[in-house]
Amino acid sequence: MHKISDFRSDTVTRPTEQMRKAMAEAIVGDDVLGDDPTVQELESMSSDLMHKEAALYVPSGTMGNSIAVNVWTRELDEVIVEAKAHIYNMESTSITFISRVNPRPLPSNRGAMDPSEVERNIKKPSVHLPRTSLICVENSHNGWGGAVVPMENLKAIREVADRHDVKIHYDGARVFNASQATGIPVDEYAVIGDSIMFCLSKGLSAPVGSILIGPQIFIDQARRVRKALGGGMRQVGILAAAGIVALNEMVSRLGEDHKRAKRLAMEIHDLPGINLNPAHVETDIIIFGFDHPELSTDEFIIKLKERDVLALATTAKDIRFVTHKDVDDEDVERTIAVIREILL
Ligand code: TLP
Repeated sequence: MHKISDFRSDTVTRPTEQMRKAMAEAIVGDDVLGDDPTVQELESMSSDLMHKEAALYVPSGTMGNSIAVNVWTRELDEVIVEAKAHIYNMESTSITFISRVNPRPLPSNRGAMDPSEVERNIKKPSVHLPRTSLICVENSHNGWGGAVVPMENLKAIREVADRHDVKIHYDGARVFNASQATGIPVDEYAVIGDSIMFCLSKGLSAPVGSILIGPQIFIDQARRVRKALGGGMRQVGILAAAGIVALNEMVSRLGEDHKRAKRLAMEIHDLPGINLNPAHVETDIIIFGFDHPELSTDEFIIKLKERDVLALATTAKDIRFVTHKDVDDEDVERTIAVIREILL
C-alpha cells in the first residue's frame, strides 16, 4: 500500500527524528525575558550565516515579513512590491492591515522587476504623494513557480534603492533553495536586503519558525513589534532546537527536491490540459496552467486526491506541486503515472 503523496507545499514536511530528539533535549529559558539559550544559539547562527548584525526568531514567515515592513516604514508611506509577491498576495493584506502603508505592485519578468520601472515608481513625496520607503524582493519566487531571480537584477535594484535612500526587505522564505540552485552563497543574497527573512519550516523541515535578520537597531525594534503582535514565545527553545538541526542538516539536501520537481515537470508538461515549460522549473515548485476540455481545475484536484495525490489549485486556472523531503522518487513516479491515467 502506498502512502499519500502530498505535493501541496514544502510546508507539510514533518520534523526528522534528529529534530525530535533535539527538541526533547533542548535547554530552554524564557525567550521574552531574553534568556533562552537555544533561541539565542539559533539567532546567532542565523545572523552569522547571513553576515548581518542580529536575528530574531519569529513564529512564521508572515510575521517576519510583517514586522520588517512595520519597522522600515511609517504611516502614509508606500512599499514597492512585485505583483505576484507573497507579501502582497498571500499574507491577508498584512502590509495595509498591520502597517497601514500603501503597496505599489509592479510587473516583472518571472519575479525580476525592471530596475528602471522600480526607480520610476519611487515617489518624490509631497502633500499628495506617499514617501516610498521600502522595496520588497522575493527569491526564490513562490508565485512564479519557484523562479530564481537573477543576481544582476537584484544588484541593480539594490543600486536604485541606494540612490534614493530606500530600504530593501528580502523575502527569503526559500533563499536556501535559490542558493542551492545557483551555487551563490546565501550571504551574497542577504547583502541585497537591509533585512532578510527565511523560513525553517518549509524545505528545511522544522515544524515551526522563521528568522528575521538585519542591523541590531532594526532587530531591537523588531523584537518590540513581535511582542506587540503576540509573537513573543516563552520556552521556545524547544522549537528553536529543531531550527538548529534544520540549518545544520537539511540545507544540502534541497537539491534532491529540485531534481524531483524537474523530473515531474519533464514527464507531465506535454499532457493534455497542462501548460508548463519545464525549463521554468528551477527549484522545488511547479506551477502550471490547467485548461482541459473535460476537466475543471477542481475536478482534476479531486481525481488526484481520490488516487492519494495532493496538489493545490492556486487560482481557478493554475495548479501547484511542490517537492520536499517527504515525497521520494517512488511518490514522484507514482504521481506521474496517476496524472497520465487521469489526463490521457
Ligand atoms: N508560503 C506558503 C503559503 O502561504 C502559500 C506555501 O505553501 O508556499 N514568503 C513566501 C515566499 C512564502 O512562500 C511563504 C509561505 C511565506 C512568506 C509565509 O510563511 P509562513 O507560512 O510561515 O507564514
